[in-house]
Amino acid sequence: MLRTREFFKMNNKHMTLGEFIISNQKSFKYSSGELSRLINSIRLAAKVVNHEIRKAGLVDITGAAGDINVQGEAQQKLDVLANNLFKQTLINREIVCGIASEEEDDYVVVEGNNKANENKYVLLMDPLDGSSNIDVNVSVGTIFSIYRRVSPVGTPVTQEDFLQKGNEQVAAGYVAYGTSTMLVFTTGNGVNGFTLNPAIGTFYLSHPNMKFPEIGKIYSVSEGYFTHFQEGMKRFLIHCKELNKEDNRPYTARYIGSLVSDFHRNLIKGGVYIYPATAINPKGKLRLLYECNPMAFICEQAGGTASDGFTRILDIKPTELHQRVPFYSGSKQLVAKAESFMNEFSSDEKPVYE
Ligand code: P6P
Repeated sequence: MLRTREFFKMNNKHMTLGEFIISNQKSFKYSSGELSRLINSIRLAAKVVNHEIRKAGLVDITGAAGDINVQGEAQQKLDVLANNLFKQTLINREIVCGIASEEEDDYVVVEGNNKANENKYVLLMDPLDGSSNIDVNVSVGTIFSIYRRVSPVGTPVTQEDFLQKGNEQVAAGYVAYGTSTMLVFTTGNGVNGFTLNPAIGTFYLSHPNMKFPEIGKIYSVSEGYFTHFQEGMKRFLIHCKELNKEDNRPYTARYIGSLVSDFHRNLIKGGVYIYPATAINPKGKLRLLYECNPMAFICEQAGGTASDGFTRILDIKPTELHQRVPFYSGSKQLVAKAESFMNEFSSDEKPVYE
């Protein structure tokens, strides 16, 4: 009986994701039914991954799968599972002509019957970001980025279809598997957040038109690497800790080692997430194609800023699938402050792209 009452309560107040897609399809770039179907298949895969994650501790599928991925990182069983679930869901529906993933060495050509090559979109994803948190029951996320192919429809997908600038994305989003499961995405007309009601398996529009607070006081940085940071980054962190009442400092440090969760909290409360270049990772750790570009698209659509400390992320021309870049994203004023320190103290280390 609870389900019925809960169903009607939720239904009275909030639009479902399905209703949102239908009522906004006209505003989707190229407004074809394919993009709607693509978002719907992401919704389905997210629900299945969510189900697997929620029971992970019980069926001992966490922990390393024993394989090493292209990043040289131990693949967690849930990484592999999430990757295969999203990939299979997309392939079965023959909506995309190609898929790139953090967990795949190269891009995947979607064969199916040759109709698959008539599909207009490619999807890039980090199927389970923050996987180091899996075994300690801390939030993880899925990140996805969608482009319209640039190679001729009807021919096999090419690498160029994946190496497009972030400003060419037609849609991007993330799933946050936190205390509740949320799907947050943009198709270029603002950012909307949907919360899963697990009792009935429906996503409801819980956070319409999400915007970064202009002023934030949270900074999310892995400060353990301080000694390896560039001078500009060190100066910014010192700035965050100084006492300055007018400027609301010292700021609050919040970093849980899961980009999606740190980003999502900052989007709601205001703040900046930075994974800078370090002596260990001179190009930063995060990947341009399936982490920084989608999060930057969402960031800008929500009124924030995203750069590599100097250059707008969405303007960077990718040169390889698993390319890494430094990532500064969040409330405009905080990102600008970090960039000012980088320009003043580390301009000679500004990333240069081929
Ligand atoms: P570190 C997770 O592996 C990730 O890609 C992001 O989700 C997270 O913010 C970062 O790396 C954590 O990296 O070096 O601080 O452990």
